[in-house]
Amino acid sequence: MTHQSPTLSEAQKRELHETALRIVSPGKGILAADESVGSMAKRLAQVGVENTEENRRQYRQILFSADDRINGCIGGVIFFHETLYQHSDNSVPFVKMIRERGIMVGIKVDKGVVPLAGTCGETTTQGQTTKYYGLLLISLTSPQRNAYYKTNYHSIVNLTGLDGLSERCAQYKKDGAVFAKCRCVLKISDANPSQLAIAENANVLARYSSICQQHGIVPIIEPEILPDGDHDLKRSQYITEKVLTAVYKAMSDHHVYLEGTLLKPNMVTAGHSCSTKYSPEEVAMATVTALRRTVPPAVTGVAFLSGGQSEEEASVHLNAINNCPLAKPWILTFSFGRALQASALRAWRGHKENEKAATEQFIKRAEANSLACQGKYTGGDNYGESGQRSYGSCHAY
Ligand code: 5MM
Repeated sequence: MTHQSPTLSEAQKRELHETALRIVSPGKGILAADESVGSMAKRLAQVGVENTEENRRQYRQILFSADDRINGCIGGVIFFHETLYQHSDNSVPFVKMIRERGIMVGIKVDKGVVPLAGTCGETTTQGQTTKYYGLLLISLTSPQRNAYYKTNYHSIVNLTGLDGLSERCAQYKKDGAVFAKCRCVLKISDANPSQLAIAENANVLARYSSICQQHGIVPIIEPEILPDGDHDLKRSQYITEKVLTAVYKAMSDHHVYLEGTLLKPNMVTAGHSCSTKYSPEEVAMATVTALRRTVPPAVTGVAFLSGGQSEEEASVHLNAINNCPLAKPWILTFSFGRALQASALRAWRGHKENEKAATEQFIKRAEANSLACQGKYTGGDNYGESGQRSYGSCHAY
């Protein structure tokens, strides 16, 4: 029998652990700005903005140019491949802008989901483009790349497997990324998730984590259970426990060094169509109970996704989770996309004159969540207003 983490030296382990700790240090969480081109199309369409590479760059610039107030709130930013190589209006690389303020740079390395044959609409996550596609896309001009994405996006992502992830991790590390993210998607229904989907996605996340760590990159493990459905809080908790149990069994099988990882799970909430409403304290108790039963204390931090909750709901739930009266051996923070960006996007609407106001909205949410991850958030005025939610069913592209 081999010993644990045989491919990582003590120095490598230390580096991974320290990076993970810095990302989720007290009061800090993660800005998930890694929406793929397809997801950005949906976000921008909501505010009447065309989904071009330039518009995506301008929008990300609004977030990345926030002033020093975010330095104590944001420990890491997850980039999408395209964004990692973009620059500000003043030609400063986005990566430099983020790193100079002591914020860690991360990269989304998954390439979306594909169907799992023989299941009721379930999916697995694929790893990446081949080297060929990567090189091709880098060599194109922006308009060419836009046109290419438009016509070939689905064939690009339909390459299966994790082949090539190792090479891409090596390149991303050189280009400034110190952590990565891979998202798998599971669904709840009477039949789902199937054993196959649970096992397959757990294995994908573990294999991805192992590859990242070999390149000194901290893997963020995102097994998202979608909130679609009318299931109650108990069923959500039960499924979350089953999924996370499988994930950590796979992590052990793949010799993943847990101290050098972060988990990005869903909070345990009832399905969006569930008729019973639960309090933040009930959500917090279900969430922390599920984590305590499944996530080893060695895991450095848990950074929740917001899953289409309104900005206020996500902050109030995170605050309640941190105040839950159960022992919590991990740092519990945020890795929000929509719940950090929804107001900023609405304020911007693609107009130059709105950029400052949009940045202010982002800072406001970053500060709220910085308090929430310390259990000190006292806001929540719009809690429970479903009109504010950014939920779109089957968020699984
Ligand atoms: C679930 O999505 C992740 C967290 O975002 P929310 O807080 O909005 O739920 C997010 O990081 C997601 O993985 C990225 O936006 C990339 O998603 P796509 O679907 O574009 O790959």
